[in-house]
Amino acid sequence: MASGSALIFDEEMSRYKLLWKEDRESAIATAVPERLTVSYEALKTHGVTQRCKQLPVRQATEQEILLAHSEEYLEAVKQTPKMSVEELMAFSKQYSDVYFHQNIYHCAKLAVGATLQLVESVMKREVRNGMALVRPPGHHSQRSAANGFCVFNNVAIAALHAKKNYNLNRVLIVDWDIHHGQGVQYCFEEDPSVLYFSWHRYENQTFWPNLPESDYTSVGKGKGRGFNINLPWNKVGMTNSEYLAAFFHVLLPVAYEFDPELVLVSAGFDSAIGDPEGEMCAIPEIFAHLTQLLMPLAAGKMCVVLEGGYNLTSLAQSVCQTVQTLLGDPAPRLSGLTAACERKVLLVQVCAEETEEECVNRLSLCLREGESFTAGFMHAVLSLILPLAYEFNPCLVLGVFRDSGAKTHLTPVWGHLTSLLQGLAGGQMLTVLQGYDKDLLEVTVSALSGAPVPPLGPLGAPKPADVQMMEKQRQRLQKRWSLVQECWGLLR
Ligand code: X5A
Ligand code: ZN
Repeated sequence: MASGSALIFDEEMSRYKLLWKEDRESAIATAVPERLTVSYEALKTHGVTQRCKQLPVRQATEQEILLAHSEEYLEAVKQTPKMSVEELMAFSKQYSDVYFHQNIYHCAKLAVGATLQLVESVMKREVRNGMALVRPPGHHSQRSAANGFCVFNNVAIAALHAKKNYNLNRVLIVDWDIHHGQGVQYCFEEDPSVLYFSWHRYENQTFWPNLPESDYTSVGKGKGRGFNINLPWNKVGMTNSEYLAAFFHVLLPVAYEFDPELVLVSAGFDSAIGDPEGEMCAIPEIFAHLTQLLMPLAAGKMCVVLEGGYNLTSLAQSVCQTVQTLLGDPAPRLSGLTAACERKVLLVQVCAEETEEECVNRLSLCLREGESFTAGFMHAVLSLILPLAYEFNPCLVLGVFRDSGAKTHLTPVWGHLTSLLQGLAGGQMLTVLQGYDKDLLEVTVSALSGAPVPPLGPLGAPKPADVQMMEKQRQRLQKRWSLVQECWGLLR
C-alpha cells in the first residue's frame, strides 16, 4: 500500500517578480517571490521537509501544456523570455491582473511539471499523497489567456493528464483559494468526469474577477451539468464555522456521492485570516481539518497544489498545517465553533433499532437497512454527526461499535466514520468493538492508524424516510447547535 507524502519544490520558481510600478489597484505587487521561500522555510523549521519524500521538479512538455491551452497562446508566452521590460509590460496589459517577467515562462513550465510529478507519484503509488509548492499559480489561466497572476493552469492540466495517462473516470478538484478559479471552471464545464468545487469571495459580483458565472447558478453545461459547484461568499469575515459548514453540507455529500479516483486541491491560502485579498477570518489550523476531511476520499490519493496566499505569515502557517496533516499528524483542536451547550457528554448512537429519544444531548438515528443504507449512513455522518461533534469540541472521542447483524454492511462506512472523527479531540480516539469480526477489526485499526480507507463506491440517494428522520433531528438540534444549520442561512 502506498505510504508517505511527497513535497515538490524548487527555489527556481521564486526567481521572477514584478519589474515595474503599478499605478492601478490590481494588487499584482502582492504576488512576491517570498511567498514560496517563506512557505518552504516554515516547513523546514517545523521539521516537515525531512519527513516528506522530496521529489525534483521537471519542466512540463509543450504537449502537456497544450492539454489545456491553445498553440497561439503557448507561442505568445514563449516569446516573453526575450522581451524588454517595456515589451513585457505591454504584453501583460492585454490580460487582467497578471505580470510577465523574462523568467516566468520557465517558472510556469516548472509549476506545471511539478504538479504533474506529484500526480504521477501518487498515481504510481510511490507516495500516498503530497503537496507541490509552485509559482506562478494556475487556476485563473484560460485556454488562451493569462489571468490573475496565473500563466498555465497547473491543476487543470494535472486533471487532464491524470484522465489521459491513468484512465481516470472521476477526478475531484477542490478549490479553497478565496478567488474563483474560473479557468478551471471553463476547462471542465461540459465534462462530467471532473467535479469542480470552488468557494470564493463574491460580494454580489463586486469582487474580482467580477463574473456572473462565479455565482452558484453556474452548475455546469450539457453532460457536465451538476459537476460544477460554486459557493460565492457575499460577505467577508467568514470563519472556521462557515468553512466547515460548507464542507459538511455542500462539498462532502456531493464528493462522497461522486466517489473520485483522485482528489486535486487548488490550495490557495488567501482564504486564511490576515490575507489582504480574502479578508476572511478562518485560522491556518482550519486547513488541517479541510485536508483531513478530504483524505478518506479516493483511498487517500490527494494532490495539493499551491495557488494564492499573500499574507506571508498566515500563508506559511497554513502550508505547514496542510502538509503535516497529509503526513498523518493529528489536526489541532479548533475552539469557538459557536457552541451553545454546557453539557459534558455527547452520545451519538447510530442504530438499526426503532427507538426515538427526545433527550437533547443524545442523537439517536434509526436507519432502515437495505440497499441505500450506506448513503443514509454517510448522510447522517456529514449532516449531523460531524457538525455536532465539531461544535461540541470533545477532548476524547469514544467510538462504540455495538454488535449487530449488519456487520458486513456497516464495516466500510464505519471505517470512514472512524477516519473522519479523527479530526476531533486532536486525534485522540478510543474505539470499542463488541464481538469479534476480522474485517471490522482490520478496517478500524487501519483507519485509526491513519491508513486510507477503501472507497465506498458511488453512493445513490438515501431513503426518503431516512432523510426525513434526519431532517427532523436536524431541526430539533439546530436551536442549540449552529453547525447543523444549513450553510445558506449563514450566507445571507
Ligand atoms: C492565484 C490568485 C489572485 C488574483 C487577484 C487579482 N490570484 N486581483 O490568488
Ligand atoms: Zn486567490
